[in-house]
Amino acid sequence: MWGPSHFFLILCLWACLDALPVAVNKTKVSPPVEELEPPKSADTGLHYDRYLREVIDFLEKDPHFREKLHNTDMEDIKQGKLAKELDFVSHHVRTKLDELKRQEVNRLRTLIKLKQDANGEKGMTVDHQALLKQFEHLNNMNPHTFEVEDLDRLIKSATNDLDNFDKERHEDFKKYEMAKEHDRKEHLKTLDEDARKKEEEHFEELKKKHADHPKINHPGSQDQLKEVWEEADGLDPNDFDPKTFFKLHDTNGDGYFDEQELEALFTKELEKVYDPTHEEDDMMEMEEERLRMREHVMNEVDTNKDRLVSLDEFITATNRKEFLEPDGWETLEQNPIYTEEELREFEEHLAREEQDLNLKTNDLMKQREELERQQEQLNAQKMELQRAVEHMEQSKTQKTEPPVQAKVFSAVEILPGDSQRSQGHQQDLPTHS
Ligand SMILES: [Ca+2]
Ligand SMILES: [Ca+2]
Repeated sequence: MWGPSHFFLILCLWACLDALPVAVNKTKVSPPVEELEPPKSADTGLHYDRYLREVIDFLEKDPHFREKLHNTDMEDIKQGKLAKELDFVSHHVRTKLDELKRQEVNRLRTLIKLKQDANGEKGMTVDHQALLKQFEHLNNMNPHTFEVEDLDRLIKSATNDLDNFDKERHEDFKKYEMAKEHDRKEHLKTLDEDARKKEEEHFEELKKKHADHPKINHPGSQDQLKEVWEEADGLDPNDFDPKTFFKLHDTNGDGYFDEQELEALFTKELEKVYDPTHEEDDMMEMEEERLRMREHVMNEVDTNKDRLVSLDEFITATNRKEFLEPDGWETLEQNPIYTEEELREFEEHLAREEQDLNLKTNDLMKQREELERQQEQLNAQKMELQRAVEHMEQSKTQKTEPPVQAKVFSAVEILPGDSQRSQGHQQDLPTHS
């Protein structure tokens, strides 16, 4: 699993690099200090992830920039104060950044082209400059050099995109559920009354089966963590110790719980509700539940809002009343995912899309008919032309080689009226002369 936390992790590691070895030191048995490198960052899931990471890697190599990072806090980094320091980094790093930006612009251009080809607009002229504007993580007005504005845009885009990451996942999930309900209703329409009744009963039965599960512990509570401690870690619940627990589950050993490490803690709880072999359990819903749990714990525990839980934040949380005596946890199926109004709007949107598609299909059919009509017309014209040519050729041969017989006949003058009679006259002629 990848997630957005790594970008913040990188920024945080920058911002508190001095403090980090001490913090990590406490969590490891006896680590030599020189081995304490910042952990390798994982994919942020952003489409410009590679560019983002390469820029960060190169900036880190500049001593001036690195020093400024130590003295700038997260809020100031997000506000763009750090970006201005770009003016003071070495020429070598700037040249490298220019190169990275040119590569990124080229990648975006290829992306635009691929998208256009996929849309069937192959070979059309493309206004790259205009299309590049949709990408906000760099300044496309000067595609050849990396400037302060480029760094500013990169930091702001990444912060903003990652902040909206969960929101988009929730929206996608809601759409998924509404599409599921819509399909179900459409399917019911195709059944006769008996079959429909049976299907409805089966649906209600599955819903009941799904809702029937053991009690879920409040995520991040002592009860929940103790269960992980006992069942996943195989330790005695009487020895439960938050600090040891933190060390055990900070799997990459960086001194923080990131989003993935937190989410991994909820697997035991989720398994109480979801079984991939059961028809009534939807694994998409399980992932949504995991996301809800992680967001809930992050909201309560991550007090400095850097999307990471430090050991200090964790220990502070374990002393709170909510940790020791938590409320129950309402699972996904206990709360409606969408309102009737939202479903209605979604279905209307689907109907509009279908209508648009039908209109487009009709247009295309009409175009095809028109083309066929034109083709028929062309064919008719061609036949006509062919006939005219044949006719012309015929009359041409008639003019150049007049048949001898015809001349004789014309000389003899076929009398108007019956040809038989005229022939008879001809035959009679010798007898008369
Ligand atoms: Ca960690
Ligand atoms: Ca934090």
